[in-house]
Amino acid sequence: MSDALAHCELTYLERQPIDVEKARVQHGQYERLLEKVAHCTVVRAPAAHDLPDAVFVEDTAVVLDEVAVIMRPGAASRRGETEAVADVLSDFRELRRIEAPGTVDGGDVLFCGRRAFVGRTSRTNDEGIGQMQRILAPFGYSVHAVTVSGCLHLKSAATVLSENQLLVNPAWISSEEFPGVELFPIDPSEPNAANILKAGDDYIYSPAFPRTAARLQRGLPLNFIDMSELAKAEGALTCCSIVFRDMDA
Ligand code: CIR
Repeated sequence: MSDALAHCELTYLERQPIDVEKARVQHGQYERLLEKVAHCTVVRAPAAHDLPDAVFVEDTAVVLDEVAVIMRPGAASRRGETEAVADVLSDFRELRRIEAPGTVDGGDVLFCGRRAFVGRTSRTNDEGIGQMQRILAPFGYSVHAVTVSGCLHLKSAATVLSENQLLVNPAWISSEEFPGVELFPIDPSEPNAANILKAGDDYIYSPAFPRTAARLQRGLPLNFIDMSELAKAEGALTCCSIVFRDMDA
């Protein structure tokens, strides 16, 4: 994690002091939860101290069973983050890349089976979405651009619960753009509650959204992690990892 985290990009939040040491402790707990509860092997990219937002690796790449797509982040300050992640991923997948003038942030991409939904946001443009389509079509994925309003990324508004079900904030996306997908709404008093991290069969969630958690816990066992310090940098739970299958395991 960068010592300069407090100088991160901010779009919707007011800047407030960030305790980087506290953020590191929370991030360490997140890694341990991924290892111990979700049985993931954590592979770290080297810390990049000159890149404040580098901890939010989700935005740098999208990894499928067949291929990894290296993003071109919409914020110019974040473009230097991708190479270290590409280096790590090249041990696991063939790489493809989003090229200029396209921009896509990984936080704008989610998959329901072989359908990719890509948010059109301040970070992801139509050229980038077109490139995603051309890269993913040969692997049998369709790409659907969706409108996102009121939040930073598509994954602030919708994340995967299962292949056919998303946890959503209906105020920030339009249900018509997700035909055939079951949408599980957050509690309206918790607008940022639509970000849940699924790792295999395990779910990691924030204790900051107790009402939505209570709704989810009627059917899903949740593991909780407090990432409040990273949330001040507009990072949600999914942002700090890229979860994928090791095809050689
Ligand atoms: C940014 O604005 O780019 C960072 N401060 C936060 C990125 C959060 N990433 C994500 O939601 N996927």
